[in-house]
Amino acid sequence: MSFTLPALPFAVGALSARGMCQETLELHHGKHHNAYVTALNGLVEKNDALKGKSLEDIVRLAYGKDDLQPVFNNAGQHWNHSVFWESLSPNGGGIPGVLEKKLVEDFGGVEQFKEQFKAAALGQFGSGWAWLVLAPTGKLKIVKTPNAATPLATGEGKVLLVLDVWEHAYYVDFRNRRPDFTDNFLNRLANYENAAAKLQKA
Ligand code: MN3
Repeated sequence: MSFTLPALPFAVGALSARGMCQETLELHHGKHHNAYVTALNGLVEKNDALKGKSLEDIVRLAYGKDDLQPVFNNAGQHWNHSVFWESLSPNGGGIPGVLEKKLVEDFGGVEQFKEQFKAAALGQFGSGWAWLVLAPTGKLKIVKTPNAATPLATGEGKVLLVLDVWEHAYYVDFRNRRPDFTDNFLNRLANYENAAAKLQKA
């Protein structure tokens, strides 16, 4: 069975009033993400050891293996983008009490969390991702990863929220201004409801 592009959990134009226009989502979801899914299916088709495995298993299995790097890149990007769409909301930016309490406990406050997350998003040189994860210690933690790398593979924690900081994520809406893109995400787009639900399930 081949992998498929998941539908966006909102209408393609639903974020346009909040700093992510329809053109961005048509390109990012319909072209970039779709291309990773298509490439992954082609690679799995040619590799009997990968056939029938889940996406999560393929990401973990291919991580750090030179001969499977193209598999890792496309599987990682498929998984990362799938979580990214869940991290966005047309009603984003509001932090539920259960998550706010944990952010205060582990970062000292909501603003401190946002500062650390922004530092990770800006500190990722070149392409990559900024993540809020629940670390194996039970504490929330900010992580950044390059290219297709993902906490799913590194074991740094269970992912609650992620921001794509590849240029294709923000150039249409914010040109070269990654700081503004990150602020807009943290304050107006981030689906903290989804993050809180993942925290409660963990
Ligand atoms: Mn992307």
